[in-house]
Parts: sequence; C-alpha cells; structure tokens
Amino acid sequence: MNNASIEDLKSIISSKKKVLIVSHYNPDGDAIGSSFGLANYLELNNIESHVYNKHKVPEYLSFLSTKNFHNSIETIPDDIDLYIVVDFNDFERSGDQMMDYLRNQIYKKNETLIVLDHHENNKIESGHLMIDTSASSTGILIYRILSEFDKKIDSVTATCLLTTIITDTSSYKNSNSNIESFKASSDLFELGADLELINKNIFKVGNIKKLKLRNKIHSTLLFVEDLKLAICYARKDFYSDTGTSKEDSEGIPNGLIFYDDVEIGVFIREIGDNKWKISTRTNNYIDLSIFAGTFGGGGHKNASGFLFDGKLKDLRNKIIENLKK
Ligand SMILES: [Mn+2]
Repeated sequence: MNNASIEDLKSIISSKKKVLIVSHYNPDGDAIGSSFGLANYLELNNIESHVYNKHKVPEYLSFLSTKNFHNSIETIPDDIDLYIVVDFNDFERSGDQMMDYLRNQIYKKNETLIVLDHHENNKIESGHLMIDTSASSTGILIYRILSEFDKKIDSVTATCLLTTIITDTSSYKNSNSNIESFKASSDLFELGADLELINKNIFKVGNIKKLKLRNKIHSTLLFVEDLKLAICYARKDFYSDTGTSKEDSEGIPNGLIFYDDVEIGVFIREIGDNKWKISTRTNNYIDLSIFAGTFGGGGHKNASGFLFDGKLKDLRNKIIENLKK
C-alpha cells in the first residue's frame, strides 16, 4: 500500500475531534515520545487526545507525561473519531486487549486509522499510512506532519520528539542517524526542547544491582570470531539473585557492538521453561530483519528480535548456523 501525503494526513487529523494514539507494549523512548508529543500538540489545537499503552511509562522516561494516558481499554471514551498507531505496524504489538479493540474499530466499524512508523514488514493493510524505514525515529514522521500545521510546535512537544531521536539513534551513534535526524534535532532544540532534561534522564546508568546483573550477563559471553558475533544470555535466576528486572538488561546487545571486533550483538533472555526472547543489533553489517525472519521474528536491518522454544545450547547453535548462511 502507498503512503499518504503529509497534506492528506494533516487534513484528516485537523478534521477530527477526539483522537486515540496507541504505541507498542514495552514502550521505548520513541513509543512514549511520539505518542505523548503528538497528543500534547493536538490538545493545543483543540483536538482531545488520548494515549494508550498496555504498559506504564518506564522509570527513565517518566519525565515525559500526557494528559489522558490509559493502560486499559475500559477507560477509553467511546466517541473516538480517529485512531493513530505509532512506532509499530502490526496490531499484535499493541497487546491482546488493544489488538482486538483495534481490529473491531478498524476492520468491522471502518473507523479512520493512521499508521506512523519506521519498521519494515508492515502488516496493517488498511488506513492512511506513513511508513518510512529511512526515518531514524517515528517522532521524525510526527515532526514532518506537525511542521505543516499553523501552530508553532511548543517546547513540551519538542522535548518529546527530540527524545525519540536521541533514544532511537542512541545519541546519533547508530547507523540510522542521517541528515534529517540532525536537522530535526536542531529545529526541535531551537523550538525549546529541553536537551539537558532528556540527557539527565535517558543516560542514568542505574544502581549497583544492575551492575551485578550485567556482570552475570557479560560473563556468559560467547564470541564467534569469523562471524564477528557476540552472544550473551540471562537466565531467570540472574534477575532474582540480583533483585533486578528485565528493564535492567535493556541495551545489552547494543553495548556489545561498541567493541571493535563485534559487528553482531545478540542477547538471549529466558522468559519461561525452555522459552527464550532474543534481541539482536548491528551497524549495517547484515540485514537483521532477514535473520530474525529465519526464526519467525522481525524488526529493522539494524535491530531485530524473535522468540525460541527449546534448549539454550540448540538456540545458540542455530543462531550461528543461520548467520553462516
Ligand atoms: Mn522507533
């Protein structure tokens, strides 16, 4: 399906009264920053805006807020006249409850839907799409649209949108940084985005429990020299022994590719008996969305994920085998 034009998206949004913005579960800086930034700006334009996420705002992003935030569909008003999904393109990524709700509203009731995203492999077949895999964050797409509105972007919205760029590019360190991400960052800074607030919150390293967890995880390192591959894993007891949670192991695969000899970083996390969740990162070495696809997963060229049922040893062997192909 073709992308809608910015003008079309602007006129659809401007004609609506009550909007629901949905981002993916386990929200990151782009999911929260995009949804909150858009909601905040639309509120200033007298469009009532509600944001849904299955999960609460992670601690490190709690400096961002929005007026109407829902973690359950029960509290969402029933007279929503526009649905906007941000930073995902598969209804499953909104969680079971919201997935059923969206399918009903969009496919059965034919309500208006806008999809703003920068991930590959779009699975939403209807609605007005703006999917651009070259955008370094979904917040960039929102910036493109809001720039078309008459009202100047305010500093609160600018802070939300700059957060999406800084988090999705890991402060311009990832290869998805491009001219547009620098230009948009410069514009947003000029519009009053609070860079100091963002940096103070995003780059907190955490407490000693987290260091102990990371110590355990890094001690599992398996390095495959000819593939430039580094694999680490975390069993459930790593978290219980250190009193930490899965948020404390975020960024592990990204950290691995900062080492000279590593091009592919893989982090495996135990989520159940012989059940594992795998996240991968690279900087333009291979296309990781294709690699994740060999396991039934998906993502970007630079970052992807998938699930695996079976023994850890078999999983690691299969990762190496599939990467060799
Ligand atoms: Mn994103």
